[in-house]
Amino acid sequence: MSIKETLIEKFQTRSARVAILGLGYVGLPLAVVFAEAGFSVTGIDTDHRKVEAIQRGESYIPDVASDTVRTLVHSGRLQATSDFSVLREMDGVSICVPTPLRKTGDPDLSFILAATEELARHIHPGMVIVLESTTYPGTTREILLPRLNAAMPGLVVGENWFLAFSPERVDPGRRDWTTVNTPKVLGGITEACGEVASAWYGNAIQTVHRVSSAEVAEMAKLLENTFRMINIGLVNELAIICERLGIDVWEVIDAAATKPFGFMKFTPGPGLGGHCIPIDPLYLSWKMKTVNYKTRFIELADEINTNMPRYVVTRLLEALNDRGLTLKGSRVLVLGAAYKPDVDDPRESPAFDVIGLLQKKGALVSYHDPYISHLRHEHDGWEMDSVPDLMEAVRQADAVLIITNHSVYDYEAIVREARFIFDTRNATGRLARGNPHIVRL
Ligand code: SAJ
Repeated sequence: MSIKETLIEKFQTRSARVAILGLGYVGLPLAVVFAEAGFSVTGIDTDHRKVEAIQRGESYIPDVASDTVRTLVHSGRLQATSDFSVLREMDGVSICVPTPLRKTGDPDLSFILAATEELARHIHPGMVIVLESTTYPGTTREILLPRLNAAMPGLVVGENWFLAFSPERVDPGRRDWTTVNTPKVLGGITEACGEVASAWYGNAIQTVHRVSSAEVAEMAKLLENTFRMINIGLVNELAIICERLGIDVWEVIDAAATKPFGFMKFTPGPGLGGHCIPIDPLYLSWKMKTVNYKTRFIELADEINTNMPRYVVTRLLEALNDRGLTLKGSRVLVLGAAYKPDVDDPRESPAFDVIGLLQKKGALVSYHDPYISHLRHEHDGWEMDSVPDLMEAVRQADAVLIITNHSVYDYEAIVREARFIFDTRNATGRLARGNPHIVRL
């Protein structure tokens, strides 16, 4: 049998040994899915705390139960290590490392490069490597392929070893669509690469959607998230337009959303947070700059979304002015700091920008978030704790500024106790109608 056939048989009989590089919100759930499918899984991470937690049978990812980790570790199906040399024993390796942006707004591929260098030290014939990290089209072929080729001179990708791209589609906190049941797009550097990687993933994940190349798979993920970013930018601009025209943008969107086809509801807000939507599209616009093409939609949407924190602060300043108050010296309580409701993740949250702008204008700012007890702004260096007594803080504030509409908040009580509310998420909904103490975006 050829190397390809031997490898495919290992995946079909689940006798293959696989490794996951990077045990974060993507890698740990993926490791569990492969282990539960019957593969022997070794998670590799440079963070010893993650490795030790897994070895103790503990999960640090809300989407993965510690019981699940404990059972899999005790059964010997799952183990974790920081020692990359175990890769010499592996048949398949998934790379699930971060792809953030640099301060300059350019892609930061340092994590992918570090993983690739480690892999190059231990790669051997008969291995399949799948990159999952969201990145610009061409990364798998231009960055991973030459480095891994150089580690195995004379061997041929698609014959002696295999390389593919399969974008992660993890939405942290979601229960309905998870790693095992969310369709997985997958494209190989060669036809045979796609075949081998699909044989692996198809024996653990319910649906694998095979595409003809790694580039198609890389671009599909960017389309998914660019679509969201641009549509959020559209409704953010609609909020600005409706305010100028004295029209309730929330009522407009709800009305449009009654259309059962050809429309998808997005809602305006104080800006774009998270580690996917504000970042992934900029990987595409960066790549297109290298071929002298300006991705105008992405850049315009990014401009609108990036300006929303400033727009919100200006609207609050005007609303306080209408009430005979200056923003300077006013006590402003920011409600919600996470980047989206019901998560404990503040990454790229617009709350940081809003708080920074409020402080610059002399407001006396505090915040509350039930999931985030402390905020530290990496760049500006300020930090603060979530207020301990929410309702006391609401009563004390000259303005309550709703930035993240967590479900746990009792909005009726907040509306009852607050002097004034600026609501950027329509969290107050029907409570805001005809209420002079509430202004919505
Ligand atoms: N946002 C709005 N208006 C909207 C939707 C989102 O302002 O109508 C804001 C959110 O408040 C947040 C940011 O955009 O600050 C991103 O929100 P998101 O709902 O897109 O959440 P993410 O960043 O967790 O996106 C993930 C993505 N998953 C992957 O990349 C694998 C995205 O593709 C999913 O579509 C999204 O979850 C989801 O649908 O929940």
